[in-house]
Amino acid sequence: MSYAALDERSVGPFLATVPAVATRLGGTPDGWTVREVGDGNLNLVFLVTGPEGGVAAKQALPYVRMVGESWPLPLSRAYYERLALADQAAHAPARVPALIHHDDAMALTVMALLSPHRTLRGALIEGERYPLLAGHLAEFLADTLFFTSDLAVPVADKKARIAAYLGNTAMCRITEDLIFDEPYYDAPMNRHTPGLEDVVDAFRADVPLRLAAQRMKARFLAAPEALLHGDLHTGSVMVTASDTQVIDPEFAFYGPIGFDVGMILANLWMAYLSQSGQRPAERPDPWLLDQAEALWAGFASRFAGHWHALDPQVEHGALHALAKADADLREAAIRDRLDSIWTDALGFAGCEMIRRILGLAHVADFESIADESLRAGCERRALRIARSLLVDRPSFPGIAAVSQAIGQELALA
Ligand code: SR1
Ligand code: MG
Repeated sequence: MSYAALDERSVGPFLATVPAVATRLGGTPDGWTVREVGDGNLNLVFLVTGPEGGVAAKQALPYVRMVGESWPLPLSRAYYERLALADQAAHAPARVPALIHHDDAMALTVMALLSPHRTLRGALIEGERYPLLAGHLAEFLADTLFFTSDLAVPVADKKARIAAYLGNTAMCRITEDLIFDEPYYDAPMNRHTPGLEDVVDAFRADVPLRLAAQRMKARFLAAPEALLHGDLHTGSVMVTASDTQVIDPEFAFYGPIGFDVGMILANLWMAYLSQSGQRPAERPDPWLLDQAEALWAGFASRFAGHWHALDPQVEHGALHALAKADADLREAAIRDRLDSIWTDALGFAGCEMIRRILGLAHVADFESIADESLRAGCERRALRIARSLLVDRPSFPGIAAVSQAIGQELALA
């Protein structure tokens, strides 16, 4: 079968031809309810429910949905998403949706319906709290990143896995352009809230900042440390009070571990920094900063735990010598690796915050603040923090220093 974009009328009859999906839904397509709910930037997402159960069917479009057909994008991203879902499920099965069916020609991936989950970004904007969130995200990050890295995977296998994702170049190119380059010049699709013109001009003339962003781009391009989700913002996380699921790994590739860590931290920090615009009469909820701290602490301790648990008698990854090493060297190596992930994460977080305010793809945390001057105030504070994260990384030896800097920034407001 060749590719055809589905719609709310055609998706039911199409899915009825797939036994695994039809069985899960039960009944016949005329008894199914279908809703297209894609609110991301790229794809169609259909939620389909029948008498027996439900599925989410995600279909790639041959172009960038938020821009239109003038920006073509390969359908192969659906193939890489399926590959990543399977790889992530091997290491963090409780944190990713179950894969039910994939159709390469249709660029269609059918997954278990996540219900009653909602996107983390929307929930945080409304001030919801999720006690298990930081632990679950730490688990996803530590398990997928450690167990696809040189610490756990033999050399030849790791190189084969890097090669398996090498073709996802169009998605990496989006990140390379939108996150590291475009916010720093007058790119045609950039936009910003009125009132931020002085910061836009200052950033474009800021050599240390632009250099720091390019250094992060160089890391992104040339550090295939582990299988990254590649787009781990709060819109890629679905939550309930007791569960957290990470979705949408279509940007997956082998890259620097700090990229995934920095992106999710940046999105939690932006959620916090947007609160004074969302609810100006209230004090921002420190729970979000606590979550960011707990996420980093949980990630670091679980990552170190996986390292400690390697059996020195068994050859694991290329860095086997560091599993066998005497305790002093091993502990120093763990600290060294976590320091370097942290340093990367700071830089990537700074880039993510800047591009979400000055680039093409903004976030609802700020965008939904109707009052432009309130929004600009929140974004200006976020930009100041982001610049520091990128340019003054040594000033943030740990995550508490970031929370403190954010607190000071808000106190000055
Ligand atoms: C053109 S795609 C814009 C953004 O949406 C995706 O979710 C990624 O974050 C990408 O950078
Ligand atoms: Mg996405």
